[in-house]
Amino acid sequence: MARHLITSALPYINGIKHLGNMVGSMLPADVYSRYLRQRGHDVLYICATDEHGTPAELAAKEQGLDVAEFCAQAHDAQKAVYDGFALAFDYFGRSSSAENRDITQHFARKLNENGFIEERAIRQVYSPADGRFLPDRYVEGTCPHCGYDKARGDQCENCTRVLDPTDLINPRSAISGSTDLEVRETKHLFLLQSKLQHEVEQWVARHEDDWPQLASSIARKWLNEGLHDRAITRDLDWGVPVPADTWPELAAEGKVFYVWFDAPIEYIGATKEWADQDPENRDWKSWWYDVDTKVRYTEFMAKDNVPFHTVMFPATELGVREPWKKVDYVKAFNWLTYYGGKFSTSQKRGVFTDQALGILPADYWRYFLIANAPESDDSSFTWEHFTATVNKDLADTLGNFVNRVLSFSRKRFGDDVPAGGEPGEAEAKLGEEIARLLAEYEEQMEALQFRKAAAALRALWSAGNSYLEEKAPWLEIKTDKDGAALTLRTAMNLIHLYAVVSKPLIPATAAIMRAAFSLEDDTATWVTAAEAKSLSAVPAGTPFTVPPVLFAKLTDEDLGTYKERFGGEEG
Ligand code: B3M
Ligand code: ZN
Repeated sequence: MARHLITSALPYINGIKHLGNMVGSMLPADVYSRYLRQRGHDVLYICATDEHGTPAELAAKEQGLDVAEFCAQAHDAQKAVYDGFALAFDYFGRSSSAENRDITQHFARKLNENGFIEERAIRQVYSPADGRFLPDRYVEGTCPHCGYDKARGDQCENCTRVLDPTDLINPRSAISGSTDLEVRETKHLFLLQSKLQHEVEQWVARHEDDWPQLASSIARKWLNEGLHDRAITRDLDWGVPVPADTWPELAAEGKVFYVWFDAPIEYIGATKEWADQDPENRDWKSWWYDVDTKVRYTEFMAKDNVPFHTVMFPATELGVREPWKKVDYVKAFNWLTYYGGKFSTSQKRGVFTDQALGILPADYWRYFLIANAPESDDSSFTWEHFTATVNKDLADTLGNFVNRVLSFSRKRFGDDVPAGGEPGEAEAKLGEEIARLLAEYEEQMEALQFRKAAAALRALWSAGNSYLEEKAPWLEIKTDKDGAALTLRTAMNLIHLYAVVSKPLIPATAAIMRAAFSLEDDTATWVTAAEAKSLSAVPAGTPFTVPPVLFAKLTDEDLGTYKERFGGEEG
């Protein structure tokens, strides 16, 4: 049994996320956590809302709410959607917590003591019309690198380059739209990342061979461009305040830390929030402090977040000169597109997670998204692909198998798993095949290859269908009743196995499949290879019920409705 710390990139507070956000961070982290828990590991899956910075202030303003009030509501709204998706976080925190404030301030003091923070006067965009400095997203304009005309002052959404507001061409205020902007001087704290370049390089060099290529290539690219010293404070009302004991002047001016400084620290902060709920039994430091090889830490994120996680946050952690746990494995995702175009929160394009749950239960989405996770490349969401996948894999291959087997058996043999027949060649062959596919599924899960894992799971479901077609118990029963009983009993054992191994991807359906049999609930654990081979966990005589249809088949009419509502053109 190993200890696994798992985090997924913290969703910004400024709105409900779309399916692309879900598949690029939280959902695969949940699938992986569930898998590891079932395999008996000690898992802590932590996530939180990322609440500071200009996006929060701007979104609150749009709704006419005080920013703290806005964040409290928006946090609950996001949490409700994640509950709907059955994301089994151990804790879902808030970066605006007191815990995160304390740890962030601690990090800043330590970095300062170690000579990695410097106060510098900088020139910043100031808007006379708004009567304030305009940090980050408060300025919009044209990206100097790719020409995208809706680039934000902190990062270009189009080419993912990190920007400074003064880099933008034709800048305008995101608050008032004013283009009458000046540049004024003000003091800020700088993190001297250039001094940490060498150490970060060595650290990355020790780890990158284990990371997927997407993560290591992005880290390399950033290191090759050289680490720049970076302003880590902002002129905002909302954020972790600069500690007055260390920087009285800046604190008096009301400066707060930049959101990307405190957001990754919230992985630790949220773990402390979790522990503070039950301090007798939970030890947050045992996950984060001086646990180098005792904990395996895996992070999930989309590719635009990789630089912050592979280079900048490690630089911060290294500069603190305390043994904080650093990431072991960075699972990075490409984009899920909507008909080849961008899903976009700001432009309200694509399917949002709350809308998705309004259309169909979570398991439909969970399965589709994992089976089509944008791992080696971007992948495209289309309603055609979604409905076809649901119908073929979920409704036909899994759902129909379960229903056919259970209803036919009940009709011919009654309410208990039928007795009779001795496993023969077909069952031995099936057992071998199931054990082989199960091993493949486990291997892909352990390698965090989600598409391949989903494919192996689907192959497990298909193997049941092939067996059933081959044995054809509906014909068998006419000449060999015991043989038909054996076939159905074996198929029911497959359903039981599916309930256990499908749980990481489709937990609600797995629970229904499992509950069909009156057996002690053992789905918290995994199936051994021997069990997979013998397919005998559900003995003859076990009472069972026939659950309602597991997955509804989606019709052409459904497809038309979805496309009409969300649009289906190429983006
Ligand atoms: N909130 C960016 C994003 O949602 C950011 C991730 C923070 S992870 C520490 O893409
Ligand atoms: Zn750009």
